[in-house]
Amino acid sequence: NAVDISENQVGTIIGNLSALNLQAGETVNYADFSISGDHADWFEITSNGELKLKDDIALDYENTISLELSITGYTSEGNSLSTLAFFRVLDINEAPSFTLSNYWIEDQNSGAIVGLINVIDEDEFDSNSITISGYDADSFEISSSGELKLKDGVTPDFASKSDYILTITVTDAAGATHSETVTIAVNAAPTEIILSNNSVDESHYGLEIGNINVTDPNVLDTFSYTLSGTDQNYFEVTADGVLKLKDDVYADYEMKDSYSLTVTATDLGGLSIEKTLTITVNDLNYATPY
Ligand SMILES: [Ca+2]
Ligand SMILES: [Ca+2]
Ligand SMILES: [Ca+2]
Ligand SMILES: [Ca+2]
Repeated sequence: NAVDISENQVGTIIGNLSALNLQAGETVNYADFSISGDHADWFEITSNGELKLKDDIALDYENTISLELSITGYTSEGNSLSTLAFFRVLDINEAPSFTLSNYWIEDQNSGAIVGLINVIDEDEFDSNSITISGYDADSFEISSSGELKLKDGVTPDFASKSDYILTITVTDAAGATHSETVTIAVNAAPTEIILSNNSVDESHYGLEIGNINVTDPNVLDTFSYTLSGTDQNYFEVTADGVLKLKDDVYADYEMKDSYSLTVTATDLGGLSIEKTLTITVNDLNYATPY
């Protein structure tokens, strides 16, 4: 007969072993019993003879629906004891959750799609509904394909409102819910790129030129950089936004006294600005690169 064990219950006690037909004076040390079979390492037997899941283990119906264990041991008289145990894992309804694929809308983009609300629910065949509520919920709707979007008549305007706040709730068929309040920022494009320094000494490998400073109306925005243009192959941008010569490159004033390259800075919302920069080479008295 199978014993039922609910999923998600860490360290659950399944039952007590009891040795049958012991002779007078014959004892059993359950802690010495061994377990083999399906996922035997999830289980333990206490000195009281309790068969249980280990304290950091819970069963997961969606991964394992049944288990078969073999339990064996010896009595104080050296008689062997063994049993087979069958377990069925019982399904428990798990609450849904969700991810939103993007938290930006572009300035002045009426009816903009924010991103896909991807509902996560462990339970196979469960169905879920999505609702929105909260301060700015009236400006949004959920499209038939599950995307959060601005209503068609709503135009984001960074100058008057830089973000929207709303609560997204997903509810499964059994009524289990999960809510999160999200901030949707109105993204305005970066407006300027300034390099903190525009010259480089000759004869040094991999020199740093300067910091790339980007001005963006979204004060917390961050940027990724790409290089293009005539002399891009001599340069790279570090993770900290520093423009530098590649490690195996040095400038040589007598060979080439300036470089031209274009830096493109792209913000978190995908808007970008580019600027073509000229880096001049400083003439030094020595010539051996190091
Ligand atoms: Ca589960
Ligand atoms: Ca479940
Ligand atoms: Ca569920
Ligand atoms: Ca921005």
